[in-house]
Amino acid sequence: PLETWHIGGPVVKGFGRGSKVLGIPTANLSTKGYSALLSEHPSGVYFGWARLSTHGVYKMVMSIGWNPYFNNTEKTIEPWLLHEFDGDFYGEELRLVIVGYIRPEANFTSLESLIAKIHEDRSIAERALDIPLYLKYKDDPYLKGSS
Ligand code: FMN
Repeated sequence: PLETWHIGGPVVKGFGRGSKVLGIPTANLSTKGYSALLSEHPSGVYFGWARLSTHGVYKMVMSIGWNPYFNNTEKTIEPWLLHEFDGDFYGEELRLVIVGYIRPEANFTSLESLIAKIHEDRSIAERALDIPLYLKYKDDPYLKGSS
């Protein structure tokens, strides 16, 4: 079987560049309480399924790391939910089941190339999550539970 892992918590504000600068609105999670789990998994781009308490289950592609392009000093968890939402959902409960890894974090010489790479990640995730091997985790009990 696949080795999957999960994290969850309320959606927190990131640095605010996601939607405004990149056109890529991520629903950031706090890293509090996840330092051990995060050190077990390399920084980079992952994909899986996300549940927003009041909305439903969506495909997601996620960056975990320091965002070298922006020189962050803190590690962040930034899932991009692959769905068009009206408005934001700060404070809402978000649960993620992570099923696969795409690539390590990279630096880029331009914002355009960072954005292009993230869109490539998105299409890899979209397609992979339709494969039965990954699709079945859409029903993972963790996404349904409340504890
Ligand atoms: N930032 C990088 O510097 N290098 C990367 O390789 C990288 N890959 C990403 C892949 C995905 C799928 C996503 C959603 C983000 C990625 N980012 C990467 C992070 C963006 O730089 C980040 O989302 C942006 O800084 C917005 O952050 P903010 O929400 O805190 O404002």
